[in-house]
Amino acid sequence: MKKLKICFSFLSLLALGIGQIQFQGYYTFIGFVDSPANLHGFANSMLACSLICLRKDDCYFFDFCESGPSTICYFHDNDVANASVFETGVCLRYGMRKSCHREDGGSNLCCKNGIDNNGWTVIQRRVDGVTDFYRNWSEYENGFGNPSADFYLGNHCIHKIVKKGDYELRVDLKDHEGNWSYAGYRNFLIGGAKTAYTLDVSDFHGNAGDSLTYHSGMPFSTYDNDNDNKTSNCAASHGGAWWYKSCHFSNLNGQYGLDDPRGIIWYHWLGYYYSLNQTQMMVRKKVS
Ligand SMILES: [Ca+2]
Repeated sequence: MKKLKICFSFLSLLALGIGQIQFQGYYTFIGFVDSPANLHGFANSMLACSLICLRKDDCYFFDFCESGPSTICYFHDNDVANASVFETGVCLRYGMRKSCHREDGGSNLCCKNGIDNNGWTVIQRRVDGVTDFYRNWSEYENGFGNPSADFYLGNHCIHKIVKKGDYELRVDLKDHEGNWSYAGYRNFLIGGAKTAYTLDVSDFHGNAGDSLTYHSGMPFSTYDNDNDNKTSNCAASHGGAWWYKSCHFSNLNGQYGLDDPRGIIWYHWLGYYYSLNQTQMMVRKKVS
């Protein structure tokens, strides 16, 4: 299977002229793609599946299945609950990281990874402290980091993904002893650039405590763009970037390993003096 995957990636590079391509996990195909090639030259191949998936706005991963002489692609949208056709045991599953908003002329590629976490799209992750999260407005707008480790997807793209208002948020948190907790919000939206990416979040559930609803209604703030309610600059004084109010109950873009309010804080779980070991923020379309 590994051989197939390598072959697939090479063909993809040739066919699509992809500027950047990388792999995460065993079956995952990830690339930044803005010029799908002509489909008709490829039949019954994983590449054909991938090209079709790229062209379908609602395709985020697919199963490539071989059964005797025939091969079939099953396409899936971002909600894994709709992926019921995957059951033959002879399929390889590929997640596509694709440009989803080409109206920006290709300069702003908003990408979803449809294979992680049961249909969730990860928008923020902290795992090892390697990536510096004390960054400016432009970097938080456009995203940074390594999608397979620490990263922030970027406010521009998060807005593009959730702007229709039918998305929910899940925040997973891990302490240094290996314990996990989570906070879910059945409604999650952030406004566009004109609102300074104002947060709209509600309907909490979970076992971590609700440390985010407090921030609902606030615009985003970075050290060079102070939109909080304090006379001081919350982003600068708390070492992060967030929907600060005056100032926070959560600070997931704070300083890794710093056990005070400048750290990676989820107040209602472990307080202001415990910087979390790992965090992950994910969104997905609501399951009706
Ligand atoms: Ca301020």
